[in-house]
Amino acid sequence: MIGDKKVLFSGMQATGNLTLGNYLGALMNWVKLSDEYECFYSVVDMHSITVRQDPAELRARARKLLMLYIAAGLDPEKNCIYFQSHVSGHAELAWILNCFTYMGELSRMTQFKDKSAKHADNINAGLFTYPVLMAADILLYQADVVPVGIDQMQHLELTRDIAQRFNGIYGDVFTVPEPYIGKVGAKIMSLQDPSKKMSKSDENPNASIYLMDDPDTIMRKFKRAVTDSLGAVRYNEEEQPGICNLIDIYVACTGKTREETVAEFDGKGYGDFKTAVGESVVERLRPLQERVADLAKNKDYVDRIIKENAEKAQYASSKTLRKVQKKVGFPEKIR
Ligand code: ATP
Ligand code: LTN
Repeated sequence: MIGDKKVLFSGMQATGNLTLGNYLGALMNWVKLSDEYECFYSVVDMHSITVRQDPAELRARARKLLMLYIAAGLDPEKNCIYFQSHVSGHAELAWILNCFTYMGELSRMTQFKDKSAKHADNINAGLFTYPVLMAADILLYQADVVPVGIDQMQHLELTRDIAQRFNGIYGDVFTVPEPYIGKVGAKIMSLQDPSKKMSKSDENPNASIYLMDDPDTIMRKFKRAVTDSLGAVRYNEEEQPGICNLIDIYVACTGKTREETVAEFDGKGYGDFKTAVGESVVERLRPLQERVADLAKNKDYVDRIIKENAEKAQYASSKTLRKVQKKVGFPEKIR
């Protein structure tokens, strides 16, 4: 608790361009929850270097992502929006938690298996201990709740296990966090292969809607989206995964229910439906894109936010870190 509010932590990597999946599965829920909780939203740049990055590109992307958090509707005066690498406690706590995490646990992580298959020439120790850094992010702020997409559930379970293990040895040091998975949009699928999640690292640009795509591109990608030959807009996961995905996108963007959507397009063709879905996405993204353009012009403002929020995060995290250091037996600093 900070004051009378529970604490929320979440983060995203600044690798690749953000997709509609990232927005509907994560960012949109962040905005929804931001009034209710004391929130920390981090651009997790330290996680990004687990795969090789171009330094100038990473720097630019990280800043763009931070602006996107603000543009999506997170007020940076109320929510702590900051770069992970600006707060030393993340790395310090991660080291300690490494000593409370088993090799066997980390070997079971599907993200590790996927990423090491994809980057077979660079299976580094950071990629392996990635979930421990993520646990440190969350536990450092004593977060009660962590909004993520379904793909991050396994990492969150591990975070809970590490927290409980540590608490079992040293007493109640960490809050054990709960995941928050949104009702709609928790898993947006690729527009080209509805059995795969929409991902910013997909090589086919038609598979994903990027948050900065212009309206024509968005409409074109929806027109090309893979569906089926049944020709009816129904929520039938077995036989119509492509249509189900489009329904979910429409539901998330318009606030309508699945049933209302199916009723609205009863008797209409896929062409009409795809156009409506595309338009709902264009309308959703328009204000966000306008705000990003404004922020990009306002360097001093963004710089101030970056500085003040890093200080705020450093301060908020230092109490837990000191407590943990003391518990494990590090000698106290002489001040
Ligand atoms: P990459 O493909 O590079 O691994 P990603 O697109 O999966 O990246 P992340 O940075 O791993 O994105 O995820 C950021 C947040 O967005 C996480 O909370 C994740 O659960 C959520 N997310 C990512 N993809 C989707 C998706 N297709 N549907 C819903 N949520 C998603
Ligand atoms: N692993 C997450 C990003 C991430 C995160 C976190 C999410 C790093 N630290 C803490 C929630 C809480 C991802 O790849 N999406």
